[in-house]
Amino acid sequence: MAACHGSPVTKQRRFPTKFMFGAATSAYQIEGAWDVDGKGESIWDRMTHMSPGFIEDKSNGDIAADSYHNYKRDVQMLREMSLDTYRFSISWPRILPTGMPNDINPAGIAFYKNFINELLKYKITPMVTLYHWDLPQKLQELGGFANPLISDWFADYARIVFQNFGDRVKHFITFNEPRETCIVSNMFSSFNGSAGPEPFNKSTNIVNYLCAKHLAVANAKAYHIYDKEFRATQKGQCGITVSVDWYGAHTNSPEDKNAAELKRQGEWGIFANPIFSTDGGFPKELSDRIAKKSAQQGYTKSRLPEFTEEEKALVKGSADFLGVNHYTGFLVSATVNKLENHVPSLADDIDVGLIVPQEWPKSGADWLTLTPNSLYNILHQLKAKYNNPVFYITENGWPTTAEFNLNDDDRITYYRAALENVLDALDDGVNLKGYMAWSLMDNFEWLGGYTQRFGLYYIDFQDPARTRIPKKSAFVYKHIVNNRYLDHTYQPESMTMTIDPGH
Ligand code: PNW
Repeated sequence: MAACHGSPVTKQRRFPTKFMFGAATSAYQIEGAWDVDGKGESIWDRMTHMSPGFIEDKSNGDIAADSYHNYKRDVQMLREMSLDTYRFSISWPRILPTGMPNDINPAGIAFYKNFINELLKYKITPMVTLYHWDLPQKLQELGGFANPLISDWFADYARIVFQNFGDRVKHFITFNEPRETCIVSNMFSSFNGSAGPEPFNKSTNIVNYLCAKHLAVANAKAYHIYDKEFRATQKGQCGITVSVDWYGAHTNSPEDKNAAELKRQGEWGIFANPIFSTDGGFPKELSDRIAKKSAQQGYTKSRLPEFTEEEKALVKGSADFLGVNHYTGFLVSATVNKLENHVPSLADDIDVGLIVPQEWPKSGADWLTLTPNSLYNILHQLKAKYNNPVFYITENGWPTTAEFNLNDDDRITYYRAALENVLDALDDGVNLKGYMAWSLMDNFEWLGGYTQRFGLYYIDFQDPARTRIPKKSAFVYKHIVNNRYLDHTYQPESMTMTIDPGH
């Protein structure tokens, strides 16, 4: 499919009154206080301390934005921008230092309660992610996501989260981005614990597909706990967030179209299909392809594990909504960039080439360009594939480099284009309920350290106070949220933030 959709920008369309506008962050990227008040060690604490060389600037999240101590200021920033929703994550080892439910850290529970209360005081809806990559190190030592028991460990943790916070939180997200947890971890050789160097598992790419299955079952167990034990009294929703880049065919040839479809199945269908498709299970073409490759490679069965019928039924339908993290897109070709060394991996299994046209504007991160209409295109594809479930955009944003620059016009261009796509999708009947910008503030960008900045607010990470300063994009976002339409020409009169009445 080619990126062809677009609307005249002069047409003044409005975002529905109830459409949720917010910003997103995650615990490890902002909280700091890595060993404070009884918090346990996470795989990111271990990895950044043991192998700082994996991080571009050899930094870590020990202090990060110090939101553990600055959370009231964070809430104030949301109010300054008139946002009604905040998506953040709970650090599993902060409330369960060993990962297990026998040892609950009361200071961790208290921190999140105070913070959630602060949000509710100003009528900001908390949207809480349970797992945003900071696995308790103790669980990694038991195999992490390669161990099928991860689904029980996660279910126990989820029950504790629902018990403690479900009276005030009505939007839960089990996992952030299974692809990054299971697959990207290996592509970049060190990431989220399913594979990669010490202290991660040193196993082959086989672990990636095991992780995909175990994570799907873990999500399902947590979802059914919410459904059976908490929904009646708490009356909330429990969903999952998948990262969905746009993959379009490079040409109209059947080969390129097939290649693009296989790429979509490998990058997000493998995680969304078992939950959101009517048949359940992994996507068909992808499963066939991996089975074929595995046979060629001399394995006795496919490296992609099967779901039992019982697991398939448990996983199917195990989400109230589909959270979508979207950043960028690629053109896919069946013919170029074929892999030469056939090491088992998703990339080798799919065996397609990616093309990024020169004219797509580049960002401060090598994987991210402004891809025309990519957000509209993916929502359109997901709606068709999964029968239009409830959607939230749970992340979308633009990175700049580390230089101090509050005039982030490129970020503004990106957000305006994305929100124009949101309006197009709403016009098309996509069941989209809200949009969260990534990110509320500059933070620890994983392997990029502090060299890539996604924030609406700037932070100087040398400044002990971690003072937050609004960028121009914060003013532009606020103007859109307050007025419920996209004014492509708006420029803030000053760079001084105030809180509007009612916030
Ligand atoms: C997401 N990719 O990660 C995460 O959910 C955030 O924690 C992160 O800060 C944000 O996006 C920006 O990177 C991704 O390579 C990391 O395609 C990498 C990719 C996509 C998403």
